[in-house]
Amino acid sequence: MTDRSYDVPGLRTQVAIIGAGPAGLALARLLERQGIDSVVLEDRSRDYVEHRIRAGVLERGSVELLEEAGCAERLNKEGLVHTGICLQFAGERHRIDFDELAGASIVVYGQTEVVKDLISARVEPGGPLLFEVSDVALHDLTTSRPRVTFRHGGRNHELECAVVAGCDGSRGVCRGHVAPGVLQSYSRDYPFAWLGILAAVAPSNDELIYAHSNRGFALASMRSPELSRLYLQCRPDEDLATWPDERIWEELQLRLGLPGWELAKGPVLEKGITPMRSLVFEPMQYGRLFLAGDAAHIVPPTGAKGLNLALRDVGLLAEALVDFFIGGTSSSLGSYSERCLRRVWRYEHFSWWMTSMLHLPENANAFEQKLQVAQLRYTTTSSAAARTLAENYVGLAPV
Ligand code: RFL
Ligand code: PHB
Repeated sequence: MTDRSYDVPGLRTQVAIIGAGPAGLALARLLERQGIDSVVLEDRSRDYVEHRIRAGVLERGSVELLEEAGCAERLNKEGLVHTGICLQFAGERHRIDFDELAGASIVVYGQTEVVKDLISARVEPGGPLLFEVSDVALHDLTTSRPRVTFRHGGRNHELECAVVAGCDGSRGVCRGHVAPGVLQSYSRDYPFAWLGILAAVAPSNDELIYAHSNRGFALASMRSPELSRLYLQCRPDEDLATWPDERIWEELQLRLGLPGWELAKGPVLEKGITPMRSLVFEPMQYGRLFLAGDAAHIVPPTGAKGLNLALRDVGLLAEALVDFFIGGTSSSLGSYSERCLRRVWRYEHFSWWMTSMLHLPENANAFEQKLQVAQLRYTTTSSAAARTLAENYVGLAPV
Protein backbone atom coordinates (compact mmCIF):
# COMPACT_ATOMS: atom_id res chain seq x y z
CA MET A 1 0.00 0.00 0.00
CA THR A 2 1.33 3.44 -0.81
CA ASP A 3 -1.11 5.88 0.70
CA ARG A 4 0.81 9.17 0.78
CA SER A 5 -1.96 11.42 2.10
CA TYR A 6 -0.34 11.67 5.50
CA ASP A 7 0.63 15.21 6.34
CA VAL A 8 3.28 14.63 9.06
CA PRO A 9 5.91 12.41 7.47
CA GLY A 10 9.34 11.67 8.86
CA LEU A 11 8.65 9.78 12.09
CA ARG A 12 11.15 6.96 12.25
CA THR A 13 12.09 4.33 14.85
CA GLN A 14 13.59 0.84 15.12
CA VAL A 15 10.55 -0.86 16.69
CA ALA A 16 6.94 0.32 16.41
CA ILE A 17 5.04 -1.07 19.39
CA ILE A 18 1.26 -1.20 19.08
CA GLY A 19 -0.48 -1.27 22.47
CA ALA A 20 0.49 0.05 25.90
CA GLY A 21 -0.62 -2.91 27.98
CA PRO A 22 1.92 -4.86 30.07
CA ALA A 23 3.42 -6.50 26.94
CA GLY A 24 3.99 -3.34 24.90
CA LEU A 25 5.18 -1.24 27.82
CA ALA A 26 7.58 -3.88 29.17
CA LEU A 27 9.00 -4.43 25.68
CA ALA A 28 9.61 -0.69 25.26
CA ARG A 29 11.50 -0.56 28.57
CA LEU A 30 13.59 -3.68 27.89
CA LEU A 31 14.61 -2.28 24.49
CA GLU A 32 15.29 1.19 25.87
CA ARG A 33 17.74 -0.32 28.38
CA GLN A 34 19.64 -1.92 25.49
CA GLY A 35 19.74 1.31 23.52
CA ILE A 36 17.09 0.25 20.97
CA ASP A 37 14.55 2.92 19.96
CA SER A 38 10.84 2.34 19.92
CA VAL A 39 7.60 4.29 19.67
CA VAL A 40 4.54 3.01 21.57
CA LEU A 41 1.07 3.72 20.14
CA GLU A 42 -1.99 3.22 22.38
CA ASP A 43 -5.59 3.85 21.40
CA ARG A 44 -6.92 4.52 24.94
CA SER A 45 -6.13 7.34 27.38
CA ARG A 46 -3.42 7.04 30.03
CA ASP A 47 -6.05 7.20 32.76
CA TYR A 48 -8.08 4.37 31.21
CA VAL A 49 -5.06 2.10 30.76
CA GLU A 50 -3.83 2.74 34.31
CA HIS A 51 -7.17 1.88 35.91
CA ARG A 52 -8.23 -1.19 33.93
CA ILE A 53 -8.53 -3.87 36.64
CA ARG A 54 -7.32 -7.26 35.50
CA ALA A 55 -4.72 -9.75 36.75
CA GLY A 56 -2.95 -9.77 40.10
CA VAL A 57 -0.45 -12.64 40.34
CA LEU A 58 3.17 -12.39 39.19
CA GLU A 59 5.52 -15.33 38.81
CA ARG A 60 9.09 -14.86 40.02
CA GLY A 61 10.17 -14.85 36.34
CA SER A 62 7.84 -11.88 35.71
CA VAL A 63 9.20 -10.03 38.73
CA GLU A 64 12.75 -10.60 37.43
CA LEU A 65 11.76 -9.29 34.00
CA LEU A 66 10.29 -6.15 35.57
CA GLU A 67 13.50 -5.75 37.59
CA GLU A 68 15.48 -6.02 34.35
CA ALA A 69 13.17 -3.35 32.90
CA GLY A 70 14.07 -1.14 35.88
CA CYS A 71 10.43 -0.99 37.02
CA ALA A 72 10.28 -3.15 40.13
CA GLU A 73 11.10 -0.73 42.94
CA ARG A 74 7.52 -0.27 44.16
CA LEU A 75 6.66 -3.89 43.32
CA ASN A 76 9.47 -5.12 45.57
CA LYS A 77 8.26 -2.80 48.36
CA GLU A 78 4.49 -3.26 48.12
CA GLY A 79 4.02 -6.65 46.41
CA LEU A 80 2.74 -9.41 48.69
CA VAL A 81 4.96 -12.51 48.55
CA HIS A 82 2.90 -15.72 48.78
CA THR A 83 4.46 -19.13 49.31
CA GLY A 84 1.30 -21.10 48.64
CA ILE A 85 -2.41 -21.14 47.77
CA CYS A 86 -5.43 -22.93 49.23
CA LEU A 87 -7.63 -25.36 47.33
CA GLN A 88 -11.07 -25.88 48.85
CA PHE A 89 -13.59 -28.62 48.02
CA ALA A 90 -16.09 -30.87 49.82
CA GLY A 91 -16.00 -28.53 52.83
CA GLU A 92 -12.22 -28.96 53.30
CA ARG A 93 -9.47 -26.41 52.80
CA HIS A 94 -6.01 -27.67 51.80
CA ARG A 95 -2.79 -25.74 51.33
CA ILE A 96 -0.42 -26.21 48.38
CA ASP A 97 3.00 -25.19 49.63
CA PHE A 98 4.95 -23.68 46.70
CA ASP A 99 8.06 -23.19 48.75
CA GLU A 100 8.29 -26.84 49.76
CA LEU A 101 7.07 -28.31 46.46
CA ALA A 102 8.72 -26.02 43.92
CA GLY A 103 11.17 -23.94 45.95
CA ALA A 104 9.54 -20.77 44.69
CA SER A 105 6.93 -18.15 45.50
CA ILE A 106 4.62 -15.73 43.67
CA VAL A 107 3.95 -12.03 44.19
CA VAL A 108 0.47 -10.53 44.41
CA TYR A 109 0.61 -7.07 42.78
CA GLY A 110 -2.14 -5.65 40.59
CA GLN A 111 -1.76 -5.31 36.82
CA THR A 112 -2.91 -1.69 37.26
CA GLU A 113 0.19 -1.07 39.38
CA VAL A 114 2.52 -2.87 36.93
CA VAL A 115 1.13 -0.67 34.14
CA LYS A 116 1.46 2.56 36.18
CA ASP A 117 5.09 1.70 37.04
CA LEU A 118 5.93 0.91 33.40
CA ILE A 119 4.25 4.07 32.09
CA SER A 120 6.00 6.39 34.49
CA ALA A 121 9.37 4.75 33.74
CA ARG A 122 8.71 5.35 30.05
CA VAL A 123 7.35 8.90 30.09
CA GLU A 124 9.55 10.46 32.80
CA PRO A 125 12.71 10.32 30.67
CA GLY A 126 10.59 11.38 27.66
CA GLY A 127 10.28 8.00 25.91
CA PRO A 128 7.83 8.19 23.01
CA LEU A 129 4.44 6.84 24.11
CA LEU A 130 1.35 8.25 22.39
CA PHE A 131 -2.08 7.75 23.97
CA GLU A 132 -5.41 8.15 22.19
CA VAL A 133 -4.15 7.31 18.73
CA SER A 134 -6.69 5.97 16.21
CA ASP A 135 -6.86 4.31 12.80
CA VAL A 136 -3.66 2.32 13.33
CA ALA A 137 -2.78 0.44 10.13
CA LEU A 138 0.31 -1.61 9.22
CA HIS A 139 1.92 -1.59 5.78
CA ASP A 140 4.73 -3.40 3.93
CA LEU A 141 5.14 -6.03 6.67
CA THR A 142 6.90 -8.45 4.35
CA THR A 143 9.59 -5.90 3.45
CA SER A 144 12.52 -4.72 5.58
CA ARG A 145 10.92 -1.25 5.98
CA PRO A 146 7.39 -1.64 7.34
CA ARG A 147 5.28 1.46 8.07
CA VAL A 148 2.57 2.24 10.57
CA THR A 149 -0.01 4.90 9.81
CA PHE A 150 -2.27 6.38 12.49
CA ARG A 151 -4.12 9.50 13.63
CA HIS A 152 -3.10 11.48 16.68
CA GLY A 153 -4.05 14.94 17.86
CA GLY A 154 -6.34 15.40 14.85
CA ARG A 155 -3.59 14.69 12.29
CA ASN A 156 -2.43 11.76 10.19
CA HIS A 157 1.03 10.33 10.87
CA GLU A 158 3.32 7.77 9.34
CA LEU A 159 5.95 5.88 11.32
CA GLU A 160 8.75 4.09 9.50
CA CYS A 161 10.40 1.21 11.35
CA ALA A 162 12.33 -2.04 10.96
CA VAL A 163 10.05 -4.19 13.13
CA VAL A 164 6.45 -3.97 14.36
CA ALA A 165 5.53 -5.50 17.74
CA GLY A 166 1.82 -6.33 17.85
CA CYS A 167 1.07 -5.98 21.57
CA ASP A 168 -2.49 -4.73 21.11
CA GLY A 169 -4.38 -7.39 23.05
CA SER A 170 -7.17 -9.72 22.04
CA ARG A 171 -9.21 -7.05 20.23
CA GLY A 172 -6.26 -5.37 18.51
CA VAL A 173 -5.76 -4.67 14.82
CA CYS A 174 -2.28 -6.12 14.18
CA ARG A 175 -3.41 -9.71 13.71
CA GLY A 176 -5.79 -8.53 11.01
CA HIS A 177 -2.83 -7.40 8.88
CA VAL A 178 -1.49 -10.93 8.47
CA ALA A 179 -2.23 -12.24 4.97
CA PRO A 180 -5.26 -14.55 4.77
CA GLY A 181 -4.46 -18.22 5.29
CA VAL A 182 -1.24 -17.66 7.25
CA LEU A 183 -2.61 -17.73 10.80
CA GLN A 184 -4.12 -20.86 12.26
CA SER A 185 -6.35 -20.41 15.31
CA TYR A 186 -7.13 -22.93 18.04
CA SER A 187 -9.83 -22.11 20.57
CA ARG A 188 -12.19 -23.24 23.27
CA ASP A 189 -15.10 -21.31 24.75
CA TYR A 190 -16.29 -22.16 28.25
CA PRO A 191 -19.95 -22.16 29.30
CA PHE A 192 -19.21 -19.79 32.19
CA ALA A 193 -17.61 -16.45 33.12
CA TRP A 194 -16.31 -14.72 36.27
CA LEU A 195 -18.09 -11.98 38.13
CA GLY A 196 -15.27 -10.07 39.84
CA ILE A 197 -15.34 -7.41 42.57
CA LEU A 198 -12.75 -5.17 44.16
CA ALA A 199 -13.72 -4.37 47.77
CA ALA A 200 -12.34 -2.02 50.40
CA VAL A 201 -11.87 -4.66 53.07
CA ALA A 202 -8.85 -6.53 54.43
CA PRO A 203 -8.44 -9.98 52.81
CA SER A 204 -10.08 -12.68 54.97
CA ASN A 205 -7.22 -15.11 54.36
CA ASP A 206 -3.46 -14.58 54.03
CA GLU A 207 -3.36 -16.59 50.80
CA LEU A 208 -5.57 -17.05 47.73
CA ILE A 209 -8.42 -19.54 48.09
CA TYR A 210 -9.63 -21.42 44.98
CA ALA A 211 -12.95 -22.99 45.96
CA HIS A 212 -14.87 -25.76 44.22
CA SER A 213 -18.49 -26.00 45.39
CA ASN A 214 -21.78 -27.37 44.15
CA ARG A 215 -22.93 -23.73 43.70
CA GLY A 216 -19.98 -23.03 41.38
CA PHE A 217 -16.39 -21.83 41.64
CA ALA A 218 -15.23 -18.90 43.77
CA LEU A 219 -11.83 -17.28 44.28
CA ALA A 220 -10.69 -15.06 47.14
CA SER A 221 -7.72 -12.95 46.12
CA MET A 222 -6.39 -9.55 47.14
CA ARG A 223 -4.57 -6.45 46.00
CA SER A 224 -3.15 -5.10 49.27
CA PRO A 225 -3.63 -5.48 53.03
CA GLU A 226 -6.68 -3.19 52.66
CA LEU A 227 -8.14 -4.39 49.34
CA SER A 228 -9.79 -7.71 48.51
CA ARG A 229 -10.40 -9.06 44.99
CA LEU A 230 -13.07 -11.76 44.76
CA TYR A 231 -14.60 -13.75 41.92
CA LEU A 232 -17.68 -15.94 41.41
CA GLN A 233 -18.38 -18.32 38.53
CA CYS A 234 -21.45 -17.09 36.64
CA ARG A 235 -23.09 -17.56 33.22
CA PRO A 236 -21.39 -15.82 30.25
CA ASP A 237 -24.63 -13.88 29.58
CA GLU A 238 -25.16 -12.96 33.24
CA ASP A 239 -26.76 -9.54 33.76
CA LEU A 240 -24.66 -7.59 36.28
CA ALA A 241 -27.78 -5.63 37.25
CA THR A 242 -29.18 -8.80 38.87
CA TRP A 243 -26.19 -8.89 41.23
CA PRO A 244 -26.55 -6.18 43.88
CA ASP A 245 -23.63 -6.11 46.31
CA GLU A 246 -25.57 -7.94 49.05
CA ARG A 247 -26.28 -10.88 46.71
CA ILE A 248 -22.61 -11.08 45.70
CA TRP A 249 -21.42 -11.21 49.34
CA GLU A 250 -24.05 -13.85 50.22
CA GLU A 251 -23.02 -16.04 47.30
CA LEU A 252 -19.32 -15.62 48.06
CA GLN A 253 -19.92 -16.67 51.67
CA LEU A 254 -21.90 -19.73 50.53
CA ARG A 255 -19.11 -20.84 48.19
CA LEU A 256 -16.07 -19.86 50.26
CA GLY A 257 -17.36 -20.18 53.85
CA LEU A 258 -16.47 -23.03 56.18
CA PRO A 259 -17.84 -23.74 59.67
CA GLY A 260 -16.16 -21.14 61.89
CA TRP A 261 -14.78 -19.11 58.92
CA GLU A 262 -16.56 -16.02 57.62
CA LEU A 263 -15.70 -13.77 54.74
CA ALA A 264 -15.21 -10.13 55.78
CA LYS A 265 -17.41 -7.71 53.78
CA GLY A 266 -16.75 -4.12 52.75
CA PRO A 267 -17.74 -1.46 50.22
CA VAL A 268 -17.59 -2.72 46.61
CA LEU A 269 -15.38 -0.35 44.58
CA GLU A 270 -15.70 -2.02 41.19
CA LYS A 271 -17.49 -4.97 39.62
CA GLY A 272 -17.45 -6.60 36.21
CA ILE A 273 -17.87 -9.81 34.25
CA THR A 274 -14.92 -11.50 32.51
CA PRO A 275 -15.62 -14.08 29.80
CA MET A 276 -13.50 -17.25 29.77
CA ARG A 277 -11.73 -18.35 26.63
CA SER A 278 -8.72 -20.34 25.45
CA LEU A 279 -7.33 -19.13 22.13
CA VAL A 280 -4.01 -19.42 20.31
CA PHE A 281 -2.92 -17.97 16.97
CA GLU A 282 0.03 -19.58 15.21
CA PRO A 283 2.58 -18.52 14.10
CA MET A 284 3.31 -15.42 16.19
CA GLN A 285 5.30 -13.87 13.34
CA TYR A 286 4.41 -12.58 9.88
CA GLY A 287 7.28 -10.94 8.01
CA ARG A 288 8.48 -8.09 10.26
CA LEU A 289 5.38 -8.27 12.52
CA PHE A 290 5.80 -10.09 15.83
CA LEU A 291 2.72 -10.73 17.97
CA ALA A 292 3.04 -10.85 21.77
CA GLY A 293 0.69 -11.32 24.75
CA ASP A 294 -3.08 -11.37 24.37
CA ALA A 295 -2.74 -10.37 20.70
CA ALA A 296 -1.52 -13.93 20.09
CA HIS A 297 -3.17 -15.99 22.82
CA ILE A 298 -5.76 -15.93 25.59
CA VAL A 299 -6.04 -18.18 28.62
CA PRO A 300 -8.94 -18.43 31.08
CA PRO A 301 -7.87 -16.62 34.30
CA THR A 302 -8.01 -19.66 36.62
CA GLY A 303 -4.28 -20.35 36.38
CA ALA A 304 -3.33 -16.64 36.73
CA LYS A 305 -1.24 -16.93 33.54
CA GLY A 306 -2.39 -14.21 31.09
CA LEU A 307 -0.19 -11.41 32.36
CA ASN A 308 2.77 -13.71 33.02
CA LEU A 309 2.62 -15.17 29.53
CA ALA A 310 2.49 -11.68 28.00
CA LEU A 311 5.64 -10.71 29.91
CA ARG A 312 7.43 -13.95 28.97
CA ASP A 313 6.72 -13.31 25.27
CA VAL A 314 8.25 -9.86 25.34
CA GLY A 315 11.24 -11.12 27.33
CA LEU A 316 12.03 -13.44 24.41
CA LEU A 317 11.19 -10.80 21.81
CA ALA A 318 13.48 -8.23 23.45
CA GLU A 319 16.39 -10.71 23.48
CA ALA A 320 15.79 -11.56 19.81
CA LEU A 321 15.66 -7.86 18.89
CA VAL A 322 18.96 -7.26 20.68
CA ASP A 323 20.49 -10.06 18.58
CA PHE A 324 18.99 -8.47 15.48
CA PHE A 325 19.84 -4.79 16.02
CA ILE A 326 23.05 -5.11 18.01
CA GLY A 327 24.35 -8.58 17.10
CA GLY A 328 23.31 -8.33 13.45
CA THR A 329 21.74 -11.81 13.39
CA SER A 330 18.12 -12.71 12.70
CA SER A 331 18.06 -16.35 13.82
CA SER A 332 16.56 -15.57 17.27
CA LEU A 333 13.79 -13.55 15.63
CA GLY A 334 13.24 -16.48 13.26
CA SER A 335 12.69 -18.90 16.14
CA TYR A 336 10.72 -16.43 18.34
CA SER A 337 7.30 -17.86 17.48
CA GLU A 338 8.27 -21.48 17.99
CA ARG A 339 10.00 -20.78 21.32
CA CYS A 340 7.07 -18.74 22.63
CA LEU A 341 4.50 -21.30 21.55
CA ARG A 342 6.07 -24.03 23.67
CA ARG A 343 5.36 -22.03 26.83
CA VAL A 344 2.03 -20.82 25.47
CA TRP A 345 0.76 -24.38 25.06
CA ARG A 346 2.10 -25.45 28.49
CA TYR A 347 0.18 -22.56 30.06
CA GLU A 348 -2.87 -23.16 27.87
CA HIS A 349 -2.97 -26.71 29.21
CA PHE A 350 -2.50 -25.64 32.84
CA SER A 351 -5.18 -22.93 32.59
CA TRP A 352 -7.63 -25.33 30.93
CA TRP A 353 -6.86 -28.00 33.57
CA MET A 354 -7.39 -25.65 36.53
CA THR A 355 -10.57 -24.30 34.92
CA SER A 356 -11.98 -27.77 34.21
CA MET A 357 -11.15 -29.06 37.69
CA LEU A 358 -12.69 -26.15 39.60
CA HIS A 359 -15.80 -24.92 37.78
CA LEU A 360 -19.29 -26.36 38.06
CA PRO A 361 -19.70 -28.23 34.75
CA GLU A 362 -22.46 -27.47 32.28
CA ASN A 363 -25.86 -28.77 33.51
CA ALA A 364 -24.15 -29.57 36.86
CA ASN A 365 -23.19 -33.02 35.49
CA ALA A 366 -22.89 -35.16 38.67
CA PHE A 367 -20.39 -37.64 37.17
CA GLU A 368 -18.02 -34.82 36.20
CA GLN A 369 -18.38 -33.24 39.65
CA LYS A 370 -17.34 -36.54 41.29
CA LEU A 371 -14.29 -36.66 38.97
CA GLN A 372 -13.39 -33.09 39.92
CA VAL A 373 -13.48 -33.87 43.64
CA ALA A 374 -11.40 -37.02 43.05
CA GLN A 375 -8.85 -34.96 41.13
CA LEU A 376 -8.79 -32.22 43.79
CA ARG A 377 -8.30 -34.82 46.52
CA TYR A 378 -5.44 -36.40 44.58
CA THR A 379 -3.86 -33.00 43.91
CA THR A 380 -3.93 -32.13 47.61
CA THR A 381 -2.82 -35.49 49.00
CA SER A 382 -0.21 -36.81 46.53
CA SER A 383 3.03 -34.84 46.67
CA ALA A 384 3.66 -35.69 42.98
CA ALA A 385 0.29 -34.22 41.96
CA ALA A 386 0.67 -31.22 44.27
CA ARG A 387 4.12 -30.55 42.80
CA THR A 388 2.64 -30.56 39.29
CA LEU A 389 0.25 -27.79 40.32
CA ALA A 390 2.94 -25.88 42.24
CA GLU A 391 5.52 -25.99 39.41
CA ASN A 392 3.02 -24.76 36.87
CA TYR A 393 1.53 -22.08 39.10
CA VAL A 394 4.89 -20.54 40.01
CA GLY A 395 6.05 -20.87 36.41
CA LEU A 396 8.87 -23.41 36.70
CA ALA A 397 7.34 -26.26 34.69
CA PRO A 398 9.68 -27.43 31.91
CA VAL A 399 8.64 -26.25 28.44
P1 RFL B 1 -3.60 -5.84 27.01
O1 RFL B 1 -3.41 -5.63 28.47
O2 RFL B 1 -4.97 -6.12 26.54
O3 RFL B 1 -2.99 -4.57 26.27
C1 RFL B 1 -3.23 -4.31 24.92
C2 RFL B 1 -3.23 -2.82 24.71
O4 RFL B 1 -3.42 -2.52 23.34
C3 RFL B 1 -4.35 -1.47 23.22
N1 RFL B 1 -4.94 -1.53 21.88
C4 RFL B 1 -4.54 -0.72 20.86
N2 RFL B 1 -3.61 0.25 20.79
C5 RFL B 1 -3.45 0.90 19.61
N3 RFL B 1 -4.19 0.61 18.51
C6 RFL B 1 -5.13 -0.35 18.53
N4 RFL B 1 -5.85 -0.64 17.45
C7 RFL B 1 -5.33 -1.08 19.75
N5 RFL B 1 -6.16 -2.07 20.12
C8 RFL B 1 -5.91 -2.34 21.41
C9 RFL B 1 -5.33 -1.71 24.35
O5 RFL B 1 -6.07 -0.55 24.70
C10 RFL B 1 -4.39 -2.15 25.46
O6 RFL B 1 -3.92 -1.07 26.23
O7 RFL B 1 -2.68 -7.03 26.46
P2 RFL B 1 -1.21 -7.51 26.94
O8 RFL B 1 -0.29 -6.36 27.08
O9 RFL B 1 -0.87 -8.62 26.04
O10 RFL B 1 -1.42 -8.05 28.43
C11 RFL B 1 -2.14 -9.22 28.66
C12 RFL B 1 -2.93 -9.10 29.97
O11 RFL B 1 -3.59 -7.85 30.05
C13 RFL B 1 -3.96 -10.21 30.06
O12 RFL B 1 -3.42 -11.47 29.67
C14 RFL B 1 -4.53 -10.43 31.45
O13 RFL B 1 -4.91 -9.29 32.12
C15 RFL B 1 -5.71 -11.40 31.29
N6 RFL B 1 -6.70 -11.21 32.31
C16 RFL B 1 -6.46 -11.75 33.51
N7 RFL B 1 -5.33 -12.50 33.68
C17 RFL B 1 -5.07 -13.03 34.87
O14 RFL B 1 -4.03 -13.69 35.01
N8 RFL B 1 -5.96 -12.83 35.92
C18 RFL B 1 -7.10 -12.07 35.80
O15 RFL B 1 -7.85 -11.89 36.74
C19 RFL B 1 -7.39 -11.51 34.55
N9 RFL B 1 -8.49 -10.75 34.38
C20 RFL B 1 -7.87 -10.45 32.07
C21 RFL B 1 -8.74 -10.21 33.14
C22 RFL B 1 -8.18 -9.96 30.82
C23 RFL B 1 -9.35 -9.25 30.58
N10 RFL B 1 -9.67 -8.84 29.23
C24 RFL B 1 -8.65 -8.80 28.23
C25 RFL B 1 -10.96 -8.81 28.71
C26 RFL B 1 -9.89 -9.45 32.96
C27 RFL B 1 -10.19 -8.95 31.68
C28 RFL B 1 -11.42 -8.09 31.55
C1 PHB C 1 -6.57 -11.81 40.80
O1 PHB C 1 -6.12 -11.49 41.93
O2 PHB C 1 -7.15 -11.00 40.09
C2 PHB C 1 -6.45 -13.21 40.34
C3 PHB C 1 -5.73 -14.11 41.10
C4 PHB C 1 -5.60 -15.42 40.67
C5 PHB C 1 -6.24 -15.80 39.51
C6 PHB C 1 -6.96 -14.90 38.76
C7 PHB C 1 -7.06 -13.59 39.17
O3 PHB C 1 -6.15 -17.10 39.10
